[in-house]
Amino acid sequence: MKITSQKLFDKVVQTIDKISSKDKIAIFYDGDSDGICAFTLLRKILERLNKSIAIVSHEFHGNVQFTQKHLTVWREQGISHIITLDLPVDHVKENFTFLKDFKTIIIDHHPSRNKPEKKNIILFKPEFFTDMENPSFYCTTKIVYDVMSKLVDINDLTWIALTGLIADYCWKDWEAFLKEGFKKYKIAWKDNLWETDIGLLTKLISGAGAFDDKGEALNKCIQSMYNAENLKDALQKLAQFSIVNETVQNYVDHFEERAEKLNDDKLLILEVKTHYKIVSPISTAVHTSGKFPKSFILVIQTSGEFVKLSARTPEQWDANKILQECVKGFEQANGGGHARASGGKVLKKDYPEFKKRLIEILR
Ligand SMILES: [Mn+2]
Repeated sequence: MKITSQKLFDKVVQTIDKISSKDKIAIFYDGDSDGICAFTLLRKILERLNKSIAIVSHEFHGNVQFTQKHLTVWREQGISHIITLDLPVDHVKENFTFLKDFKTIIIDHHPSRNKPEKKNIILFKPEFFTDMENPSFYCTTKIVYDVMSKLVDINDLTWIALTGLIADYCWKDWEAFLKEGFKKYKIAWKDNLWETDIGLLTKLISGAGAFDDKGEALNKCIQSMYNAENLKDALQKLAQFSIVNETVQNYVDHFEERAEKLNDDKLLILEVKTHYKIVSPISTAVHTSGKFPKSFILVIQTSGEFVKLSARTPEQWDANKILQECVKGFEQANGGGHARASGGKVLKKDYPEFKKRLIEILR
């Protein structure tokens, strides 16, 4: 990977460097493994640099919609800087209007849709500063790690960068970095990185997010990640969430017999019935198992009025585009993410039509 815009990279480093002790930062981050690792890193490092964080929030996932309410709170609290992590803030153009009076850095690796016009908003995505063929594989955690390592020694935090990379399946593009990191922590290398200690940590983080308890477990997990002094400590602190992994593993082990097979096995759909929110960990695990290299994998779960969707695809399809296409025109629906891994939701009543469209596209 080559940096193609050192100027943009340096601008982000300088903007963070220039935050004074009087400034106040608001951080919004995705509550998935990459987002949480990115946030943990950023929080720890900003504190090392004596910069003050006034607001943190993981209220958004998948799509971001700032409102007048946010603006009011930012003004009341005297926020000067807003940093967003792993969130496609640019997908909703109106967000730029709410951010226009704040120094903003959008650190994200989802394909861009809109560009900010104002100079105080920096849209920092690998598609704008690297030559990567698939910029999605430069995960948010690694971007934060690379930027912040220019400002202070963060050698003791490499394990968090490794965790973010494995969580978002960015294995191929960062093999040298991963191998060096594994050596440093004396962790045995495996071709399936999910089966390593760091793989386990990513599963425990997504496990915490799977509890249907209004985010209580997830918040506990986020605090534990922050308090953890090293990888071993993090694994111990998060072990309490391993129950979810057993449920995930059960679905993965029985995927073949339980999945609905369509279009000559080009499309495999598994419906999950549990109170854990686990469509994404299951689809990831099935995809990375390598057992279905030619299938579009869709895992669905009914939750309230919605059907939640998680898709994983081999090279020949772009799940981001396909899901966007399949949810077009549906109320309260969304779909998209990355080419290999995407998610979304549709109202229950729209699911049959969604499925019909998907079958049609994958013919
Ligand atoms: Mn991510």
